[in-house]
Amino acid sequence: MEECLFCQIVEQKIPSEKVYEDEEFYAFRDIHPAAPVHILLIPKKHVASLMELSPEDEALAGRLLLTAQKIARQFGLDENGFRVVNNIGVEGGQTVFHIHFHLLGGRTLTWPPG
Ligand code: DGP
Repeated sequence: MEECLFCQIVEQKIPSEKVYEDEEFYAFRDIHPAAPVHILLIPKKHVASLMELSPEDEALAGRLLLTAQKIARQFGLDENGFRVVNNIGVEGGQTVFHIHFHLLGGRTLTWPPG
């Protein structure tokens, strides 16, 4: 997916502030942080959104959640609580069509979201 922004970040064609990387996943700081800690976690495999995951992605999806947990611990987010957000589609607030989890923490978060 040559034109995908997050694929280009994974390929280091666009700079990012990396906080975690393994064979399957990449995590970096959001360019427009909405909280003191705002990290984006993505699979290196291009999947446009949660709705594009297929049964063959079952294990990947599970490891995505466990990687979110690992990064949350890395940043101490689990001490006071944090939020994992996945926006889906235009009305869901998705602007980059490569599946990503937002990990938000470091302040008291309000509910409901806008
Ligand atoms: P969403 O709206 O859920 O699709 O989130 C996309 C996020 O990606 C948004 O919070 C801003 C962030 N973002 C967009 N372009 C870049 C970029 O070039 N670098 C980084 N680090 N983040 C970006």
